[in-house]
Amino acid sequence: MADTSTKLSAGIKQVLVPDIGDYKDVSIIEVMVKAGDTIRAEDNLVTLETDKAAMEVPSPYAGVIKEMKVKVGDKVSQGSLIMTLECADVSALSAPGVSGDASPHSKPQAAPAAPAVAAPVAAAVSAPVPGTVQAVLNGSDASLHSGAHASPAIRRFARELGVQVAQVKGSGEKGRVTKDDVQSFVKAALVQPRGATGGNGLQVLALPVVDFARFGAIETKPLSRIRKISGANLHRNWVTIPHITQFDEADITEMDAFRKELGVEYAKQNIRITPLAFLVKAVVVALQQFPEFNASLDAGGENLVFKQYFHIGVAVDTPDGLMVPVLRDADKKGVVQIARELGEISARAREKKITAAEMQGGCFSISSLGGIGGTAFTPIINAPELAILGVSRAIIKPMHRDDTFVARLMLPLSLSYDHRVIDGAAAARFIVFLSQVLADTRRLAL
Ligand code: CAO
Repeated sequence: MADTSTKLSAGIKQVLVPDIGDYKDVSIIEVMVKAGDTIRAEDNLVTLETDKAAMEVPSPYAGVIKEMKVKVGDKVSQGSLIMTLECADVSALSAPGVSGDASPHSKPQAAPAAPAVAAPVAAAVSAPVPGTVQAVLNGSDASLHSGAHASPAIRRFARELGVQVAQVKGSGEKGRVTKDDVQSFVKAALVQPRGATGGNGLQVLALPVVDFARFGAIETKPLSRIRKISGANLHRNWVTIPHITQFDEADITEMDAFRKELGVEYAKQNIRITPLAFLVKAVVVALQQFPEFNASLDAGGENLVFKQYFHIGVAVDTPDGLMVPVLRDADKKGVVQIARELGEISARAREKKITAAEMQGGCFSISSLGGIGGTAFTPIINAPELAILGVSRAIIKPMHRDDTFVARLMLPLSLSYDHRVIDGAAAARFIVFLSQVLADTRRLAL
């Protein structure tokens, strides 16, 4: 282990998991920071979750994060490397919890003071919430809870009940969400009229328990955390939102010719211009024309919240499952900048470097399977958004124009929308308008 005092000039230190009692291989359920962040001493870095408690690990010192060494889902124990930190204060260099050598092979030094361990909450969790409540409560995604002011114990309590902390109004100091707040939220959900909670509950047969090994060789693999989270959210959205999918085809012959020209021009800068960049831009124009597609129902389901910003979620297929990072302020960006950002966020999603915050705040999502194939599909709405656009592979088709057949490049579009808010006629108008914008890219400038 290098002597910390000899490394003053470098100033790069390792931050380790502190003493967490007897726990080993504890799951990281939340990562609050990312490389490049400037942090203060005591800022929380990650949340660990054991079978009994959740705990936040604070930074021992201030500085700039050079590299994150952990991600959500990793298992850690005392001494595991969380990050490398460029310390702002040289006095930090000999402090506990910050090791002197950033080499990955160096042995960790003393860990920082133990994190604040939240009281175990398992015992506090009341009886399972009946199925009817689930319809108005949100899923168990840790990322959904990260923006709210609540202690780890309360977040876990909320998660156990299927409550999204961000939706709970906090009555504690500085708006912190308390246990009472979460319980009141659940009680309020229970007394809502059954119709408001998505019906009378789903009465279905239990799935049969099958011993698959009886029929041949098998191998069992655990689902990734991303797949579990996205699966739970997709399930909730599928059963609680009345989906309709409207289809259309956009003539993108001219758009694609322009895209290819741009592609050659920007290849030198390593920017791939795919149809998706134009789609993001065209969707923004359509959202501006049809604001109810850029809205969400509020938590009570009584009001529509119209957003004045245009953040577009883009579904990215990763080896561990689906992620939907959000491209912000797409209305203020041109096609090339959008293409550049799409390349960056999809690469980072596949490298599992997208933070929870980067997946929040979307207004409308696009799910493009155009690079793979297929003619149409029915995408699931990413609640609390009200609609999602599915895009399939464009193909050249004979189209009847001016009494003759001409070869045109046609892009299949599939628009799923929440029928509680959006009427079929509005959806048809939206998709027809979108097709027109894509057919005539000059409209992107309007
Ligand atoms: N028609 C024809 N070709 C298309 C096309 C379309 N609709 N969309 C993309 N292509 C082409 C691209 O131009 C590219 O070709 P070149 O390399 O010659 O330029 C190729 O197909 C591959 O594109 P891509 O998929 O790498 O890039 P993209 O910008 O279209 O998509 C991303 C990026 C991240 C959205 C995509 O890679 C992805 O992950 N898609 C899956 C999303 C998903 O799983 N959705 C299902 C969710 S269920 O609702």
